[in-house]
Amino acid sequence: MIWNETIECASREYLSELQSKRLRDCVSRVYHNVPYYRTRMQEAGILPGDIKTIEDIVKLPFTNKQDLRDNYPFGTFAVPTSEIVRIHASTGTTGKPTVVGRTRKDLSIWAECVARALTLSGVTKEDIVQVAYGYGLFTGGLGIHYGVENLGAAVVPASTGNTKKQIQLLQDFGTTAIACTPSYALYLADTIKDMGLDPKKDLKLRVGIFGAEPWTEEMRNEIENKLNIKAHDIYGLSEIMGPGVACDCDYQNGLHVCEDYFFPEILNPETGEPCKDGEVGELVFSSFIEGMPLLRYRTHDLSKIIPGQCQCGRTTRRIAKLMGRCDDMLIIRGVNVFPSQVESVLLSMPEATPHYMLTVDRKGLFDSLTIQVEIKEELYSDNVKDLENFQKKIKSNIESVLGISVIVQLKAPKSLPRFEEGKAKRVIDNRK
Ligand code: DLL
Repeated sequence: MIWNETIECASREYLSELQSKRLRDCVSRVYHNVPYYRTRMQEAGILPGDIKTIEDIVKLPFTNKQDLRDNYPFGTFAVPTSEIVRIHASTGTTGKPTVVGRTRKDLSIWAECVARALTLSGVTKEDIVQVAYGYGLFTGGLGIHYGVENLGAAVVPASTGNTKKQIQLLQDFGTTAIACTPSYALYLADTIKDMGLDPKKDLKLRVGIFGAEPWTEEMRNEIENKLNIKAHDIYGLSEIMGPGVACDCDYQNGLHVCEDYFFPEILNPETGEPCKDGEVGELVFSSFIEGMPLLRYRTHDLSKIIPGQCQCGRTTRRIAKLMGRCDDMLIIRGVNVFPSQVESVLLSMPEATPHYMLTVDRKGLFDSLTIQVEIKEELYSDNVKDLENFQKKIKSNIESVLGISVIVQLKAPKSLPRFEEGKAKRVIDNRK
């Protein structure tokens, strides 16, 4: 099933016509209503009339998180605050939060995009969807919530944490779909097992809608097997809207972007030059919405456009599963390391579990990467020789992928942190 066939199966010409019109409207509105944009466009010597088609978007200056912070809290709103009906904010780790304001129309666009994402995930109005993303300033909970209602499925607004209660709801309500972070899905799966329950027999879950943090294909397999579900990837960021900017379909080969409202570009993060389809770079999004449209917002997320058309019949462009953030990349002794590379290696080994932590230290001029990983309960024994062999094998597999030497420490089952609330934090960089 397709939620909005007119858009999701539109021809390139139709879409690019629509994008051009929405871009023109947006540029004219922000130029006249947002001093920040007017100044930036004047500095770049651009007038709204210079932006005629979607291809002209490259003439516009970029927007960065810092620009939003500099205009904290409401300085980038493009409508009077009386038109704003919802405010969200992302806390970030340092500095002021970034604040976004949505109009009533924006909320209906958002609910449309999330309904599309849920339909992409195979959710229908027959489903009972447990939303275990946080409700509050974070966009995950409320964003998915209204999408589920728009679709006509039943929403269970469970929010985060309280895992035993979540499992009770899964059982008693016969929940068929769950939306949460992939790290929480993993925690949920382990807790279900510890409680002596079998998802196949004791639950009706059949689909998961997971996002808000990076996760690998290997992690997807792990979650699908443990929970006996199909696991879909949903992407978004609060600045652009929240969850529902893109989501993957039945074919799980890239995430379809709601590109009638959210226009993606992939650029070389260093030069800002466009990447060709299929080439990895930084995702830059423009949002054609009302309350706080953004022009060429640098997400710092890494992905690529998947060339060609999807077998599902939708024509909307797909971005590859997110590869992490440019700022998540660790440079260790001059070598670029992505945490996702370590996750892929660990999860492709039968000995290792998806529970791991990376710590980077600096002694003098020498950087070291320590990987702590829990090994499977059934393999964890007092036999030092066995453990030594696992440790050597994991070390050599990781080193051959990363190209640097690493320290591997095997940990007892259930000894590393779990992520019951919020986003997983698996990297500690002591050099900062
Ligand atoms: O995480 C919105 C969201 C909620 C998306 C629920 C999906 C599900 P922020 O808190 O603003 O918004 O964080 C946005 O999270 O720039 C990415 O770095 C990361 N992220 C979000 N979805 C994915 C994903 C929400 N599917 C930031 N894969 C983004 C990888 C993701 N990273």
